[in-house]
Amino acid sequence: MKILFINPAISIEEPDAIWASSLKHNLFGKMSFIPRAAPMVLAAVTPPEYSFTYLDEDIDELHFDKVDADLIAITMMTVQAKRAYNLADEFRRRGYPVILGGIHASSCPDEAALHADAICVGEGENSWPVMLDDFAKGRLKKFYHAKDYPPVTKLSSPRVDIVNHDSYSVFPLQATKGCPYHCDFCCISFSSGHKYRTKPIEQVVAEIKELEKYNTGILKKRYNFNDDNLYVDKEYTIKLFKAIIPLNIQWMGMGSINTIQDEEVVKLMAQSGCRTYAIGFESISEENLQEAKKKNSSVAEYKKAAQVLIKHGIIPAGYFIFGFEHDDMDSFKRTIDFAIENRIINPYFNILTPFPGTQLYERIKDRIFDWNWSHYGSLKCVYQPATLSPEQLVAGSYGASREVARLDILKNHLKYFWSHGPWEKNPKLKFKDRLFLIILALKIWGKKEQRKFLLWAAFNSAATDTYQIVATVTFYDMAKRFVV
Ligand code: B12
Ligand code: SF4
Repeated sequence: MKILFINPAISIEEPDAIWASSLKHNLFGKMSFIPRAAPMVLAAVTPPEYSFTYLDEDIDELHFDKVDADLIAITMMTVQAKRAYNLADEFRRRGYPVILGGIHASSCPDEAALHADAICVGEGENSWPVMLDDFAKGRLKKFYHAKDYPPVTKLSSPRVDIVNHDSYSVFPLQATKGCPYHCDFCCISFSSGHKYRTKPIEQVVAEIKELEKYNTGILKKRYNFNDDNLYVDKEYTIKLFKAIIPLNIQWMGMGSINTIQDEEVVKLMAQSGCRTYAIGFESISEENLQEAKKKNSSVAEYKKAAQVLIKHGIIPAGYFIFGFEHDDMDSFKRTIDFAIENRIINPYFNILTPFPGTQLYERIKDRIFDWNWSHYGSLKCVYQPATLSPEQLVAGSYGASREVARLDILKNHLKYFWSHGPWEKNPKLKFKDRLFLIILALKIWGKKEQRKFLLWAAFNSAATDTYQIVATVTFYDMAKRFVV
């Protein structure tokens, strides 16, 4: 029995969407950011008698006429739903049975059911093997509800061999699932639940060792912890970081500000290879945090959080949301200033989006005017905000994204990191690293500013960390697309 598992491309429905284009092409060619975890996890719990092929539309072209499969499986976030439904409809028209799953299928199962033979609601580790068995026996049901979140021992290690890692910039990892908090815009309640589940640490270490086999390029790839909130159980986190130290990898992760409150943990985090940590700041207004029920955060601690990360050699990144009830025209400028002053080198500015199934959705659903799911990627305004017009919100947010990514500002940040904290003790770029940057600069000859930036870094005697230099210019390149 042959399974074809598809990750639908947003770019097909929304060719101009910023995320879409950045996923399909980055500055240096056709390379997506990170492979999806769901197919790797589900392939791992697929019985060996099934063959499992993965097609990521962000990378590979789908040719319906060449498909050789008995069953089509499609994953979807809300922003991918339109493409997922179009794919599912076309496959069913051609006689293929289709199963849909993922966060959007879990939040809108009845809608998804109009386009598929079966829907997986919730996590798939337990349901997927049952679905396959039912399918093989000709008794596939319409809905499969994950009764519970899989217990710790069932957090399967992904089958990393089903992905062509050369097509992606980072490796995905997941040590924990869930988050105890209840921020009202977050999908956590139905994505992974409020109970914090941790994978055995030896299992995480084994997964990294497996992925390292694919880390063979000139530029060592980094890992991204996909965990919802990496720091909830202090004891576990400390053990995890200690176990990673000998592996000598570099990683990025995200979590709430609690992570930074314990400097001992930040120190270990840095020792274990963390180079960038994204904090879910969300807003620099206390009133907005209260509105969003973001109870584990306080604006008063933000500055210190960024400083502590930098002190230990970790670059602070951050997630921000514009569009809360207390945001006004001044919020953009205040947030830009905050990000620049605190050297948040990669601030991601999202527009508040009421994802179905969230508390936020229930709270403002009568103000939603745009029901096109392709617009639910946090970069469009789909509801009427309280104090701003939708156009002001989008323009303000895009303007902020461009402003924080100005090349003079990014250069300043890098120069600061290169000369402060543990960074100054880091090995400076070697001849081969500098040559690598020069070759990249030549590769993007037509992009003058980006080329100049790479050459500036290549010839800067203080420069360290090739990966960060490349990531920074890629961030700039992406921010240039934020035009209204
Ligand atoms: C890593 C991550 C990213 C990465 C990679 C994207 C990805 N989808 O892997 C990046 C940085 C690229 C990213 C980007 C975005 N992300 Co994101 N991301 C995550 C994060 C933190 C982890 C995803 C993950 O790996 N989960 C682990 C896997 C195993 O879980 P899963 O995909 O849900 O799959 C399980 C089940 O859903 C089910 N399943 C899934 N598919 C299928 C298919 C079948 C057939 C079956 C049977 C079962 C099944 O089984 C799986 C195993 O249990 C989640 C939060 C979360 N908890 O999921 C947010 C999350 C998915 N992202 C979100 C959003 C909004 C975005 C963006 C649209 C916006 C933004 N500005 O961040 C962009 C979109 C760009 C894009 N198309 O990727 C929202 C999605 C909300 C929604 N309703 O759509 C989430 C839920 C965050 C949140 N808390 O609100 N993201
Ligand atoms: S702390 Fe982060 S992961 Fe947890 S509920 Fe809030 S936004 Fe979601």
